[in-house]
Amino acid sequence: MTYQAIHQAKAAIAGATGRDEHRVAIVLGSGLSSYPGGLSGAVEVPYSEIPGFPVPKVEGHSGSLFSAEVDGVAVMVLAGRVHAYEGWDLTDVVLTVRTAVASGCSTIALTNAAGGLGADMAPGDLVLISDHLNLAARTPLMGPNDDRLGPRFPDMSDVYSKTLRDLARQAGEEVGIALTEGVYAWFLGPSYESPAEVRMAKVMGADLVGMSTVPEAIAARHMGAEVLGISLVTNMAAGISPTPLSHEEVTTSADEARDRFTSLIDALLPRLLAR
Ligand code: 8IG
Repeated sequence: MTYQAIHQAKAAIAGATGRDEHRVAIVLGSGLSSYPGGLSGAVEVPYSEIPGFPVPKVEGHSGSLFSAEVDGVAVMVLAGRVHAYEGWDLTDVVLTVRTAVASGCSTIALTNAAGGLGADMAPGDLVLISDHLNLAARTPLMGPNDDRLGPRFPDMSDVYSKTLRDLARQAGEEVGIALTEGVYAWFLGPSYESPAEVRMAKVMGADLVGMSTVPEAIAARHMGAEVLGISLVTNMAAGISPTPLSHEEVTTSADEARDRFTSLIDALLPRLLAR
């Protein structure tokens, strides 16, 4: 049962980190998981040592929780996530984020690598998610609702907090990174979209396409946390650029963006923790 699983995982994290509470959680997307290397004094807890946590199998997702203190406030970094396309139930996909919220994280920053289709987007861009389209025809809230976690019909009118987006933009300005905004469309994957699907997403108002983040954002909002979403555009969506998509293009773009991503998060964290 989810509620019990969340609280067992929470207890294991408190035991392993020596911290009963964390205030902010950051989920790292593919290619971005080197971030905790620069967090001083971080305690690493492999997901395999946290009961119920799903252990990622995809390359570039290491599967560890890092706990650190920044300005005297505890932050949890979730390096590695699992995806529905791997065959995981959405209950498992969102257990990490639900546990973070139950552990005191009232702010959840979700990061990902994504395909871009906005008119002025280019690989390497960091984009704030302003809203989403759930095109996967499923949600982590399917099934009976546990009222201890949140309401049956949670509001989704401000999933990606305007306040947090403003803070992120300020952090970006401080370190010279311009952040645009865009709507993220969740496709199930693991195949990339066909060009017709990308045209469809564009007509529907999408600027980004990806295979993660949306279920986590829904679960975090269900539990009342505030959500920030940041996409790294690693490739243009299918049919927009003349070259076929490859996982290699994705990892190369992520490598090139690593330093910018790190400096953005470093500038952002104190702002998130000060709230
Ligand atoms: I990285 O072009 C990355 N993830 N659905 N489409 C989808 N997911 C992605 C893409 C993409 N690039």
